[in-house]
Amino acid sequence: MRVFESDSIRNICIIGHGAAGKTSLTSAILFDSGSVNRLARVEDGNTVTDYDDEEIDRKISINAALAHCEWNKKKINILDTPGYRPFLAETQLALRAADAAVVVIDAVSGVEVQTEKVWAFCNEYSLPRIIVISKIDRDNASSERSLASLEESFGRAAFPLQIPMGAEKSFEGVISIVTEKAYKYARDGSGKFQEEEVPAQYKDELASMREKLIEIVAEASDALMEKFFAEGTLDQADLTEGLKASILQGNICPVFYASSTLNMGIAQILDAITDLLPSPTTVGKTKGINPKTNQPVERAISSKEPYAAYVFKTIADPFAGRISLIKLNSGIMRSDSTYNNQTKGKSEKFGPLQIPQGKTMLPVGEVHAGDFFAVTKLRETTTGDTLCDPANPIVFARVEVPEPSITFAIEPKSRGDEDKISNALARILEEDAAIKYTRDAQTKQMLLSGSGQLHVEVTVAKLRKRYSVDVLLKTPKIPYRETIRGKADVQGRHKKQTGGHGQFGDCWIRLEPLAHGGGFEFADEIFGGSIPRNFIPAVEKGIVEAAARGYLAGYPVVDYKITLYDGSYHPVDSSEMAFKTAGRIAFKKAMEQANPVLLEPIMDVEIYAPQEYAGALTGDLSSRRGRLQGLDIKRDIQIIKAQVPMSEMVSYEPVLTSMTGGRGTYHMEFSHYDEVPAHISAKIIEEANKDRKEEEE
Ligand SMILES: Nc1nc2c(ncn2[C@@H]2O[C@H](COP(=O)(O)OP(=O)(O)OP(=O)(O)O)[C@@H](O)[C@H]2O)c(=O)[nH]1
Ligand SMILES: [Mg+2]
Repeated sequence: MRVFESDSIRNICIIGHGAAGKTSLTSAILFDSGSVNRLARVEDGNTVTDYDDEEIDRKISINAALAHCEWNKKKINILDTPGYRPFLAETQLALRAADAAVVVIDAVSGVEVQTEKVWAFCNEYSLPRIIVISKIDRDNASSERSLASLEESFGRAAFPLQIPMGAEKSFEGVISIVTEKAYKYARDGSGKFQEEEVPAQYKDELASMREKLIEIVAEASDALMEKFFAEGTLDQADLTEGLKASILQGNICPVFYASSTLNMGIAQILDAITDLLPSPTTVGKTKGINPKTNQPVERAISSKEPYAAYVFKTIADPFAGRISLIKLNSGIMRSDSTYNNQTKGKSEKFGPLQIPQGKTMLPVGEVHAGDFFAVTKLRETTTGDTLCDPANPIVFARVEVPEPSITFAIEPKSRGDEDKISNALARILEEDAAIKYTRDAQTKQMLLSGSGQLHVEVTVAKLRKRYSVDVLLKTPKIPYRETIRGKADVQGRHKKQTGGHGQFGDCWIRLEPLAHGGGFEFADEIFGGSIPRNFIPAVEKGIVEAAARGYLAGYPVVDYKITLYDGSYHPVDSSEMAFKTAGRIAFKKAMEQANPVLLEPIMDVEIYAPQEYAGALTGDLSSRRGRLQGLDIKRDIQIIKAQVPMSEMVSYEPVLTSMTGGRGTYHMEFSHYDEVPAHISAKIIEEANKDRKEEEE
């Protein structure tokens, strides 16, 4: 592999809604630039960037994958990212490493829910972007509708630099508004095209679009504005320079057209990437924090600066081990050297540096500022870490990935596999920051949380295929809680006479409810030594332990206050043990009188689906005891907000999928605990006590 200088590099991330055509576009780019020798297809499972078994099986992207190509003597690093919601954390992490984005939209569906999501990520990272309207060859593809939906969602920044010649079955190629040339393509997948004069029927449209473009571009700088006013137009060189500046400022996001599967329009997109999008040198600087002073610092993206690199992704390869994908923000890094992991405060021995082409690794001796590389088997380094010269320290900000939205309980198919599962999941967690694995202290279940059912299923498939552990997915037990609505004032007395020493403990307590989220309070109002000081903590301990085991149905009691105000003791027979028991007895008696109730977790749910399903979906939610919080419409997408008990949402995903023909998605997070209605709580208590009996037997 050749070494590239910062100004010959372009780092782009390909983003968009699920199935918009990102991987297919990447595939065509790699073929047309001569990086691979066939036009691979997602359907055939042979693309460079969807190489994971799960991706091949499901024909969707699950991981961000890195590839590269050369075009116009520039090296383009391409991150092909997933578009489906459960995998967007990957996309977010990849975008963090890119200098620009290529936003792909489907020419039939236009802007979709996740298009807006990834667009917002780009805004967050201030990334310049171009837009590709893909699948322009499909039936019902429409450039007008696509442009209208872009303008509606993103305003006037989305501006076409091309006019498509024909559409659907008659798509022939594109006309460039900048070069004023037509590029007529073969439809045989070869990617061959001819540069031609613009056909007469497009000339008027071209002239008026060009005029508009020049007006927008002139706003990029005062100098251009002056020229524009003086001459009424801009020359070609000024137009290109102004366009680059406008893109960098985010004032314009040029729109292009392509059919990736027919391999048409790709060369012009590659030209745009090398000629219009910024190199790391143009980006100029990266921002970080000086860990010594905690002050913000900037570092020039230059090979002459001390080294500083950011780990943007980790792959847990069952054979190669841990693979770290790294962006070098400044300096030079070389194979077989030792580097400082600033985040972990440890040094790391690097083996050979490698340049990934999907799963294939190409060795390289050194890498210069602005470029990407991979290195395997680092010991301490994980995603989000900074590696840098300890004498010139800088730390780059991590990406916060969203909290998981769905939780399943997992059980090993064969007994005794728990440790194996934990070890394998620890590997998987290294590469997937959006997965969480916990053991519920209350229910004792192993819980696997992810960004959607598909995400959790993919993780389970990884466990099976990579680590040979089979697990069953179950709906998790609902973490109910108990609390009280009333007050009680009781005595707990424990007295036992068995042979020699007896046991004696006696306490009087008041139990009262605390406000929601109040937890537990213990007030000690013992005066005059009715209970000796050293036994008071024992009473509290007995109460806390009893509360953790629950009263109604075995769920922990929350939001209550205990006041210990009187008691008595025996000089010989009293002990900590005896007072603990007295506390437990008192608590049980108090619960009996204090009107105990069951609490259940309530979720904030947001459902996105085409408008025509709104009625059916809200009806279904109310049958799940949901409370509607609001309805919103964004274009033809209905957003339904509701609060629904967790127990009613455990198997919602398949229901939503079948109700909307796969066009609905949803997100939920924990909101608060609320009282379970009496008729339902009776059933839960009965069930739980049956289980508890079985466990005891
Ligand atoms: N007709 C037509 N079909 C296309 C085109 N591009 C992609 N497709 C098809 O659209 C489907 C999805 O394509 P992908 O390239 O996997 O889309 P993606 O955006 O990478 O999808 P995710 O990564 O899973 O979000 C596949 O069946 C492709 O063959 C195109 O330009 N024209
Ligand atoms: Mg893809």
